[in-house]
Amino acid sequence: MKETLANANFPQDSEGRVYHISVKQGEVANRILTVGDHVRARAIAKWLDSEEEAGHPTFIHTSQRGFLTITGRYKGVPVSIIAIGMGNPMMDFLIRETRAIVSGTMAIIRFGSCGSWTDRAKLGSVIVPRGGFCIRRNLDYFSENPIYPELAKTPYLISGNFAADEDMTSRLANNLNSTLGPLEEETKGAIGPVVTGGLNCDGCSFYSSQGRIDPSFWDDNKNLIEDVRKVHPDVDCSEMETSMLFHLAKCSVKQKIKAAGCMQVFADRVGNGFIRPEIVALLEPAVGKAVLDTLISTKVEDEMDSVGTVWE
Ligand code: R1P
Ligand code: URA
Repeated sequence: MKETLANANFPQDSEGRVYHISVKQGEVANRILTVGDHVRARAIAKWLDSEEEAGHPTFIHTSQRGFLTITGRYKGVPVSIIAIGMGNPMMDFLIRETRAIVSGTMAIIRFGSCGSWTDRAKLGSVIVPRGGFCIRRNLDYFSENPIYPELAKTPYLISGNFAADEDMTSRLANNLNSTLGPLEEETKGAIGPVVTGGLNCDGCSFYSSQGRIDPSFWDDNKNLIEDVRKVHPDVDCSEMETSMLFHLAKCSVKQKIKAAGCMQVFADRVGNGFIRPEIVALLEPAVGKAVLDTLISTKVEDEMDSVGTVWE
């Protein structure tokens, strides 16, 4: 740790930098595109206005904890691209720590990768869910002395649904259709289609809570996918952060967070295939551009005007 921090409840340094992402006010825009993978973040950042066009340098910072923040302008509008790594807790760091240093409405779109649970979305498709839920491994089920035995009867806990922002989701789907249409043709169907209207689920793990079978561990998850479908019949995919984004956006009670998500299908959980890297190389910048176009056309109340001046 490099900085001296104060306040155990919400640690910040003397200039207001938050503990894990290590950014302060003015270094993050109201409009955020977030991904897991820092290589994806850098590929998408190629769409940002040049420093000459923006009139100031692009802010690029990797925190000691591995969060990569790139803030610049896209078509003149301040945007941040933030790579957070994997899992619900990383989304929690992102939302709470950026919310603490950004004032006004925030518009956040996650662009992730996922496993598809449906024939509607093959490898190379992009799913735009209308909402999402979480599946958590229930530790008490595996414990010899659960504190609450009545809550220890089922190995996985499936949550209710959290809705994405409807307007941002529908514009995102439209922009993706326009961007991916030509690529779908060019790649003879290796990219696309855009699949809308269903649900995402976040597993608390890539493995057991997404229904992957691992004979080396006691997981009791043989029937998990079937059980999930019984309560959420229109589940399309699983990954690890987007439903948490929808959940936290709903729980941001003081200032509004608009949230949407899209995910490229990397793993075909129906046919058991995995995407090829040359397809990802074409898909990621194209989806990134559609997300940026969606973010800048989103209405953001009380947008900060200091972004782009603080790091000059
Ligand atoms: C697992 O391989 C990771 O891929 C997905 C999951 O949500 C998880 O983070 O998203 P990203 O490709 O954005 O990391
Ligand atoms: N990311 C996930 O979390 N799950 C998958 O199946 C593929 C990508």
